[in-house]
Amino acid sequence: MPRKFIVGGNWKCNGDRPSINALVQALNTGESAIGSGVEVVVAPPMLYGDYARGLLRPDFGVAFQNCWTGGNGAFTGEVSANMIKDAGFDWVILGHSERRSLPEIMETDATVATKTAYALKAGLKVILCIGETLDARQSGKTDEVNARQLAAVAEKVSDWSNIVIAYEPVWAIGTGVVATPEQAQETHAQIRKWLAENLSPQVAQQMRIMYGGSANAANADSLAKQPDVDGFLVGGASLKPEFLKIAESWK
Ligand code: G2H
Repeated sequence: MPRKFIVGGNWKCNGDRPSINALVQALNTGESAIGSGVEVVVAPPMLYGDYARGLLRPDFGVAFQNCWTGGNGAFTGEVSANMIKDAGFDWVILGHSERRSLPEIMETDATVATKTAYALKAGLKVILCIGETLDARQSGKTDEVNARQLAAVAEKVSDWSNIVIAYEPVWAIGTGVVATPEQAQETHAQIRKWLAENLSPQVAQQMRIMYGGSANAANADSLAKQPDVDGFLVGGASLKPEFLKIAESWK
């Protein structure tokens, strides 16, 4: 079965009710011929998840940007995967590089893996973010970093059918420096090779691998043409109506 293209809009920690109203209106009523060949998921800030769901067109999925490592309990300030599922949502983004690298957060590979395993157990689908820093790329360690981040998850997860991988080179995130189609293809192919060798050829063949990092309406078409690019995780450009153009790039 061919892999269905998937485009996610990661709104990060942006927005308020007026701006979400305006953005959702543009996404709902803007000129859009995105068609049925793409799955679209948007990830509002946690607090606005329910609000955005109530306004958004029903064919768009909603993801949360994080969740706790386990179930409900005495974990002040946290939101469990069980709560996200109970509230009617299907997706969570885990392992975003901002959560891995911001000094205030510093999620480890092991924490991301624990969260992924628990979220899957709770019935959520996971957009699992991986990717290398500029230093790692320049020292030829791109594949090693991606393999290490994937291996941590493989230690705790055996069924990968509800995971989508978002390859997001850290040097491309929010910088305006996008990976070239060749760089994206080469790294996506390496990720798929890792999946084939360490999980199974079937998992590798079925896994959707999104590209993230300064994706926009101008560069999406050339990236989307690459055989191992199965979609996008979009940050800055997902806060604008051009997000719909990116969603159309599957065509
Ligand atoms: C990468 C991406 C969305 P941006 O973080 O996950 O953000 O498109 O702004 O680089």
